[in-house]
Amino acid sequence: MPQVLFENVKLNNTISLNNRILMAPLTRCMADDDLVPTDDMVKYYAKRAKAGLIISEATIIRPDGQGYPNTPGLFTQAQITGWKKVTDAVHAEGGKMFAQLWHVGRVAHPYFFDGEVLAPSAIGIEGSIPRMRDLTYQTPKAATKEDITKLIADYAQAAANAIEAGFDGVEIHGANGYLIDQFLHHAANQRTDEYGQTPENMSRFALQVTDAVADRIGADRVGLRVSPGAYFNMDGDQRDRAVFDFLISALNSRNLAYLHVGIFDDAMEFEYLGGSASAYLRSIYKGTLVGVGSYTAASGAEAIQNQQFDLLAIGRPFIANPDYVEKVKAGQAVKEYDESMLATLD
Ligand code: FNR
Ligand code: 8K6
Repeated sequence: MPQVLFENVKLNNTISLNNRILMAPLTRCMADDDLVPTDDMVKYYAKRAKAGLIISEATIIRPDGQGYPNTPGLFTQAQITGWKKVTDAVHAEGGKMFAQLWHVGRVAHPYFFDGEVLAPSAIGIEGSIPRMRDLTYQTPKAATKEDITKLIADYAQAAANAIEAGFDGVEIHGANGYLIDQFLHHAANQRTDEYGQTPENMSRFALQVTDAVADRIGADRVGLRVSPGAYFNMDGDQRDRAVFDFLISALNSRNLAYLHVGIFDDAMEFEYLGGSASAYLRSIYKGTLVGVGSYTAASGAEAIQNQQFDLLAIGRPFIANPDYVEKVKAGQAVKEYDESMLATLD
């Protein structure tokens, strides 16, 4: 049994975790048609409450943040009430839960809402929505300054809504090629104003969102997920390195609950980062770092012992094993994940 995983950890004066295993955010597309969490979602999360911290599936902050069917929201009273049932059930089992706040930017599709697709620049992505292949992605509208100001305010409001819904905090989804990440990579950000061109400018939106959310609910309750290595909905550019150097250094003074790597396989190396995304973040970030990406409990514990990161997030194995933490603790084998498991919410 990898003992280090089962230590209590104090993230700060507000949040302590029962162990170092986090449930990674996992989009399941199972909210109802008003994007309200269902009773099946209440059961699904409650079964996984032995995680030190559950991070919810990505949850949209407002209608134009949606790019996949039936992803939950945090912008109506019904959604807040639905999430309250989830967080009450998780708390009743002794667990803790953060909401992952999401806006997909140019990965949005007007099929899901009335209005325009917003992104830093009018640069679209190729392809179409998974499982809805006839919906091809559109060229987005470059957000105006007014659009940006409103987006920042809407992230802060969604964070306040998350607290009202009983979440212990929020994780800002700044990873995986979605809106915040689009500002951080040259392939998606070609702005010429104070949000583009230089590392400081390209980091501005991520930092303004982070600061607005922290001002609203307290930095102790805020995590941030980033993908310095472009690998999903995004092309890499070696100039991105300087952007992340600036951003991650600036985060050191923010005293967030944690920083979380956005990656599917942490063995992936990025030339412009000089190695893996987690090693790169560790080399700059001084606070609590959450590693993730194709780890087992054993390999994750080893990485923690080697100080590669401090907490381990587990994604797919948590879909396959609601009792992942109990199994690992008891030294039992875990069931292998299979993509067919996405069809049902067990
Ligand atoms: C994901 N991942 C993901 N990441 C995120 O930040 N928000 C999300 O909503 C989702 N949704 C999602 C759905 C599904 C079906 C998968 C498989 C993955 C990425 C996830 O959090 C994690 O980084 C990866 O799954 C890698 O960890 P594992 O699965 O190897 O432990
Ligand atoms: C984050 C929201 C995604 C919604 C659908 C999730 C389905 C994920 C299925 C796995 C996709 C893997 C893509 C990983 C890219 C790796 C590149 C080397």
